[in-house]
Amino acid sequence: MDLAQLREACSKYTKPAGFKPSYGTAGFRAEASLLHSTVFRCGLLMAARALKTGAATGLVVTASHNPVADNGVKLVEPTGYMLDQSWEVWADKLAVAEDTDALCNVIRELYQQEDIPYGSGTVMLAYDTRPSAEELVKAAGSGVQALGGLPIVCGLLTTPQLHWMVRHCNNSLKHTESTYYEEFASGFCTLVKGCKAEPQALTVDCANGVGAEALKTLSERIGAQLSVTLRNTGEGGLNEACGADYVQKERQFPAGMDDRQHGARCASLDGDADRLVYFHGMPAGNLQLLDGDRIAVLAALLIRDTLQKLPSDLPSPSVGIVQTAYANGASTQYIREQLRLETVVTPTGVKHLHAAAEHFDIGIYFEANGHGTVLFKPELIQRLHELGDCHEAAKDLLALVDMINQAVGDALSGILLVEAALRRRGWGLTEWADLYTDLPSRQLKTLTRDSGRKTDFTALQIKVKDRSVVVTADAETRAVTPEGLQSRINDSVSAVPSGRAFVRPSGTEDVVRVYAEAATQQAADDLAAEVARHVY
Ligand code: NG1
Ligand code: ZN
Repeated sequence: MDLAQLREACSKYTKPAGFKPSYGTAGFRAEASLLHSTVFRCGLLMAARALKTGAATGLVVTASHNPVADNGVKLVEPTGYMLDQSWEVWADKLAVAEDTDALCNVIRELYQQEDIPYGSGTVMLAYDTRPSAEELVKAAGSGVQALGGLPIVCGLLTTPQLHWMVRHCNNSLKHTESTYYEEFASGFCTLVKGCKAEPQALTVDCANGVGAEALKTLSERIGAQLSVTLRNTGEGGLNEACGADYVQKERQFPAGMDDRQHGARCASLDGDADRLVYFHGMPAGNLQLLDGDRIAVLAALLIRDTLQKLPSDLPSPSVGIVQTAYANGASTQYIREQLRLETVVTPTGVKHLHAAAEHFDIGIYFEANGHGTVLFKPELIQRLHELGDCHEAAKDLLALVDMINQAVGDALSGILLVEAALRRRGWGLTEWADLYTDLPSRQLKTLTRDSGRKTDFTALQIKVKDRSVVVTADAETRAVTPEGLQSRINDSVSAVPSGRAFVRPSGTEDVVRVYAEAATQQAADDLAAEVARHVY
């Protein structure tokens, strides 16, 4: 490490006074103009991580579903997974270092404690469509170079594409954007080959984000087997009244989508295309949401159908589904009682779900918001390869491995997974939705004490002063502090038939989130509002 070069580079990216970024659920996020020093320092971090692991790491400049004025970073391990949790503490320490001296001290401490070898670490960089991307990618690259590393700018990509590329690169596989589309397309075509059902028209809300171009390219590769029409491809504001987060949380049709006639098949991606939800219009213009819980169930059905066709003398692989407390109670009940599969509940954030899913031969994990994937253990993949080409079922499972991003949740994989599963069963969204009935639920993040209109949650604006006062346990289902909060929540919940509620501080926004479920929508709305009042 050239100390003089490092000091000079650090001094060009000073941290705004009083700005205290924290790593959060999935990396750093803030108003873009605050982030130059943070992103520079993430460049330093990932160059060091590449040296420590002896492999390429990655960094994506994105703020996912946040407004366009925000930006952020997602950090990628050589495996393609999210940054190892043991290193989040270094991310935080670097990000909050007040000045160049403090920053150089943290780097020295990092090198000593982690025993970082000298050399040049490779960091693959990508960015989404935000106007602040260019400057921030430059900052990230400068951070990598300041530690003598090599930044490779892979360009405008979805977050999962960069994760996939890092993973493939380190496995010495072809890792161009074009190979990504080829593998996904070929996996999908294998799975739908011979299906009697015709491809169904799908309209996709691309959140005016980076997923639009990627999905266009992918669907062109697939050709007639996939019939998609793209909306919100960049003509409107990024994530503005559209995208997976909006549709899932607000239960509203996205801007510019008038596919309200009963049954029209629709889906929404989020701004960096790692989340996916499906929906369709119901009579009376209501929207029915098919969220991450339902994608997990559909994936489990496809996998079960396929496993049943494997030779019976093979040991059957363990299959499990990982959810968070946000999973609708009806989905968990269906998985346990009808599918008879094991479910595991982890704290929010795919890093937690991913780790739990790795314990199964086939681990299906999805957050209710549509972020998730299906992981296949390398040993199982090996066994499937050994079965060779003579078993259709083994071929199908290997096609799934090609088509489902093994690094991280990927909305494009998700679309192919859902479309293949529905076609193989000859189903539409109605049959999928009829598997079980969601318990009515409500999510809140802010509350006005005096709106008087209990269900008008869009107008709610009060934020908590300090979200960190809420500390949770038991996969976020129990509030440990402030004292007395949980017993007040318990009292409220016990008065409501089929009631369930919990609160937790968000890791991506400066709010406390409230979730409630009950037998009726009104009861869920009221319970959420009452629990929110306990918090504020
Ligand atoms: P926070 O803000 O910590 O709730 C949100 C999502 C997470 C995850 C992250 C990262 C909800 C309730 N929370 O986290 O599931 O996707 O963003 O994008 O949807
Ligand atoms: Zn996202």
